[in-house]
Amino acid sequence: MAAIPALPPSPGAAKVAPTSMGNAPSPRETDRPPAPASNQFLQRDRLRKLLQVAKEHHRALILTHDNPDPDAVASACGLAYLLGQCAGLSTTAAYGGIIGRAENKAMLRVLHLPIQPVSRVEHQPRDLVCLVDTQPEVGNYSLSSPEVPQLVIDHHPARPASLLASFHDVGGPAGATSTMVTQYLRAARLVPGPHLATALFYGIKSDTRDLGREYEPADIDCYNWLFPLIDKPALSRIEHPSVPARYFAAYHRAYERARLHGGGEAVVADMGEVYVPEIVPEVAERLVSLEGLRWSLATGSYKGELYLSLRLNDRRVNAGKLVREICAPLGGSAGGHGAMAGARIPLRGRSPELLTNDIFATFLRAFHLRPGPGTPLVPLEP
Ligand SMILES: [Mn+2]
Repeated sequence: MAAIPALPPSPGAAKVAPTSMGNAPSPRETDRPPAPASNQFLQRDRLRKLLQVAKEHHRALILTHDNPDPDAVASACGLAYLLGQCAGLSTTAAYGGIIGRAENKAMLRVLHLPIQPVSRVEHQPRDLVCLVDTQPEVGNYSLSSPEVPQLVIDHHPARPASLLASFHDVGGPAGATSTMVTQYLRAARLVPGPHLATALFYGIKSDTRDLGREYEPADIDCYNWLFPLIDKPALSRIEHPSVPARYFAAYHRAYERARLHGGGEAVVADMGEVYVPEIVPEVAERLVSLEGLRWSLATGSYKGELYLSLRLNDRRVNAGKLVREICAPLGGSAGGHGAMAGARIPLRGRSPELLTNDIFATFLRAFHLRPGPGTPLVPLEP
């Protein structure tokens, strides 16, 4: 893949750096004067609006989506820092579900990030609920009270309901919410300490798969800005964590059960019951690197819910849209974008095996493949 020129462009260079993703640049990038100046102006303007809303409040709860990934965790901590420093708010960052993936657990432990399970802080007084890396309509966050989040920052495609929030910055262009939060810190002339910088850096790095997927010039720009600020040995400890034996067992089972369809253009894996939900997207991610593959789909059940992850190598299909269309009628909440998407479907007494078989058949048909048993990815030894 061709490298994206880093911003800012040299004097006299094209106004808009073309992206190798083929994405149409947003109108604000094509506005004159050239990108850096107008971006800075727009960013400061957005920061002013954000702080205007924030300053009408005193205590903020900043919530991520359930089972948060590094991007969600870093964004929540970054926004907490911004609101505390620039708007004088007392802040609590929290998540629903669990943080189960070894890298993500290491991230919290190594960086001592100020984020906790929402069940522990839900009853604390607050007058502002913020949402990062997800949006109210998606429904994949845990809040038992009926409050509507009034401050929403998310790089996923904008949902109509988000526009009702007092402050919303949704849809990017950014490959990670951490990029958007970093832009706010920069606009506020705040320099994050090494731990927060490392978290934001890892958020961008992991959501864009090392700046190799669904990234934007803004991601590269913030990645480069953060790099001198990060704690490198800490990052290494996060990216190379030790894992429990169950991890290998889950992978073994996934590989053993994975079935190829359409002459190797698709692979589906029913992982059965999983010990952490995050292993489902991890396996889908691993499987999509199979040579010649168009898409991978993995499912696993955890505590009465079926988790599903789709990964695509095919840019003509929108993973987020497809997963929503298939999983919403099954009662699931779904999220995602171009090449990656996931859903969580309450089993409500349904058998995970049967539901998974139905889902596999539906996806195969959606990709114009014939449902059926397929062939094993790993041929059984004689
Ligand atoms: Mn994200």
